[in-house]
Amino acid sequence: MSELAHGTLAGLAEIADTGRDARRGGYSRHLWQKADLELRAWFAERAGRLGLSVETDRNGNLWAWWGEPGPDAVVTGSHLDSVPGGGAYDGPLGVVSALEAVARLQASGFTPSRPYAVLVFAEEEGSRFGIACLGSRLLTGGIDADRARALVDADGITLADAARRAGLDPAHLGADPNALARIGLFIELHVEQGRGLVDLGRPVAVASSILAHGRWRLTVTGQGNHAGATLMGDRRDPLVAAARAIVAVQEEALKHPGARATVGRLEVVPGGTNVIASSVHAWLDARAHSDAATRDLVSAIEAAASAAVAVNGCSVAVTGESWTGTVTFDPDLVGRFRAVLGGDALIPALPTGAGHDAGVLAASVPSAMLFVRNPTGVSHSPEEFAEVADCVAGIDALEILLRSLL
Ligand code: HGY
Ligand code: MN
Ligand code: MN
Repeated sequence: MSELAHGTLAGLAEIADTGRDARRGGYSRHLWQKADLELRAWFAERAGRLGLSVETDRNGNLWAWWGEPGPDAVVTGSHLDSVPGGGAYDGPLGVVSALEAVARLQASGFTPSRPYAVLVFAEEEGSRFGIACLGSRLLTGGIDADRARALVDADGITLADAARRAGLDPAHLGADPNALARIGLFIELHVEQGRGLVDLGRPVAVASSILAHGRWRLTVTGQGNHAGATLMGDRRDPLVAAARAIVAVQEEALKHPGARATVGRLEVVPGGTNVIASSVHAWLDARAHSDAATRDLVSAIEAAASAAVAVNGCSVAVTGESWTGTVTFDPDLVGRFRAVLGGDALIPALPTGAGHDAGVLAASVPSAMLFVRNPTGVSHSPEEFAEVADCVAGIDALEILLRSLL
């Protein structure tokens, strides 16, 4: 990332060593843990240098206001947290670009005629507490506050306790209509997480839609026992059963055109080399082109997984953990943004299979997204990438939009 150090993306270079994960590779930046706290301090300092006033809302989202906070504000931003072992661009690119757009506007002597803020959402990836877009769901009332307070991380710490340690009052977590009412329009710039722009040979797109998606926990139960004393024919091993269930997940997804289903996280209980497990938790991420198609896929997976684990004398229970219906970004807004940015031939409108805070906000306030080309097409991995020239094209686009809106 050294070529970023002195350019418009200096912000990315400044945080390039924060939250590096030597074991997994890439970055692990999780809500209110060391790296996330450092990134929050970095954001406050960076925004302060631009004369923005930074506030933390009741749910841990950071707002940096240019001028007085107010209604009908144009708000742009993204998130600073990451998946475990994630890339450098997913989230931070949108935050850095928003700050850079402000710096450019200020340098040109521009004075906004509407309130403006840069917004950093908390726990977008759900890597610590399991629910993606937690900060935007809390802000908009998209998750029940009591349920949210009771969420636990891998160490058994509740969101309520973690919030308290971070200086928030957990009683105030939840829907924040006053904060939300200030947003007149939200724009999230984001690295593309697929190959759409690569295939089209363009650097920047406007988002058209987001696949329906959700997370489910599959708990496979068998019988814990001794690895040496238990004959192979006498076992009810839930880890072998979970392996069959995971193959069933893949097979069912392949039967549903365009659908995606992933098990990327397992917890083996109790988890000893010489112990046949007693249960296994497997987290399913499932996505498809419509809400109904996603529900159908998960029903088919549930049936196939039940049959698969029965082969090993085990059972499986499926629990829904989060859900986001299909998001269609306002076609009028998409059309207007494409026109302002040079027309449909230059600025494609692209769907995505990745979830975003802009998708959560879209149910409450006008929202839009810009995508920046990712030449690897890879994301949620250290291979995620964006060329400096494309990032600059993204900031150019954001600046043009802001000038037209402010
Ligand atoms: O999981 C998602 O789609 C997003 O990147 N949080
Ligand atoms: Mn992500
Ligand atoms: Mn993201």
